[in-house]
Amino acid sequence: MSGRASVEELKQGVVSGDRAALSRAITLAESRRADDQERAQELIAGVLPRTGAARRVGLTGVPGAGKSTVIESLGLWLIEQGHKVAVLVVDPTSSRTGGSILGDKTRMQALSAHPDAYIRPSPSGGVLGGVARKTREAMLLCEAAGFDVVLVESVGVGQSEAELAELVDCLCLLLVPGAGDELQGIKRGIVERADLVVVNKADGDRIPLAKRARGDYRHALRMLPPSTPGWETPVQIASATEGTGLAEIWESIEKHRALLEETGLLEVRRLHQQQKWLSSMIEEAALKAFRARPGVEQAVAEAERDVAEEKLTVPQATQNVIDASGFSIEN
Ligand SMILES: Nc1nc2c(ncn2[C@@H]2O[C@H](COP(=O)(O)OP(=O)(O)OP(=O)(O)O)[C@@H](O)[C@H]2O)c(=O)[nH]1
Ligand SMILES: [Mg+2]
Repeated sequence: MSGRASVEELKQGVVSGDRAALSRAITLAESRRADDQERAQELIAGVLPRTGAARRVGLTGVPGAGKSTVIESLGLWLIEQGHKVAVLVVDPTSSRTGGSILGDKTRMQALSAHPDAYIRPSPSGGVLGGVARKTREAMLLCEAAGFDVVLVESVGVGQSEAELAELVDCLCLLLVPGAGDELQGIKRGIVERADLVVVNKADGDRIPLAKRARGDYRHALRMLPPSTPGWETPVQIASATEGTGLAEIWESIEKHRALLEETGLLEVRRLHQQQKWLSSMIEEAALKAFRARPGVEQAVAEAERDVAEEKLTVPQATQNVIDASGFSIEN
């Protein structure tokens, strides 16, 4: 495939598992050009029937907790079990060819070299919902290409963690032993959404510490509402470097999946995610259309000045912008 492949050619490439075609398809989906977007959406719509069966697992946790290393070990272990594993690394701080992505590639060396694995950094779209959207599209394309496990690593803190929860079926929170404090500064909202907690680096003389942390976290989690109705979030220990605890991690992921399927919550969860995606896209498109209206740009500049000079309150200045746009907001 050279030059501009047709959407049909790309689709054939993707569904036949051609990695070069998959990479090109994801690049197309990430493009901001309108004509690229049109082709990308046609492509994604075309492969949608082949998506949805994969295990969508997100990994989050403090920097250095071992997310990449767990993905590498778990990924290789899963491949041994006959799976095909795609890894998407979400890095909102690094939409450029970021350092941490290069670092992750080296950390996942064995996995990235494996023919049954596919690793791809997922850049930020630069807008709210951007991270999740690009990653979601990349995820769908990976599924269409035959990857039955998609592991998503979130890098950075805050917004990206919440977006990760909106993207996957199972959210795994990675912690390290002996960090002392209760839940290592992880936002309560994320802890509440974790479907699985893993205390990594349970090796060498850290094993007793890891076991103690496991007990503490189990206790702490009992105080929180469940991430999924009927699910008690397991807390496990593992060592990504030693390769211990991986089978147990996967077992929990599969149990969680079974619960989601049995109860119909998988569909509910995915539908909810899609509708949030839809509403964020509508909001974004509406904002873009609004800003493009004649007079709005100037009105915004004036509003900023009026607010800075304390001539108007922020609501008054906002109203001026709305008036200038020609839209009216009833109520
Ligand atoms: N002893 C030990 N070290 C580990 C383990 N897992 C990861 N490490 C080490 O911890 C460091 C950080 O690991 P990463 O996998 O890069 O952690 P990360 O969470 O992906 O880090 P960021 O992506 O930078 O947030 C590396 O030096 C790893 O070798 C483990 O199970 N045991
Ligand atoms: Mg990492």
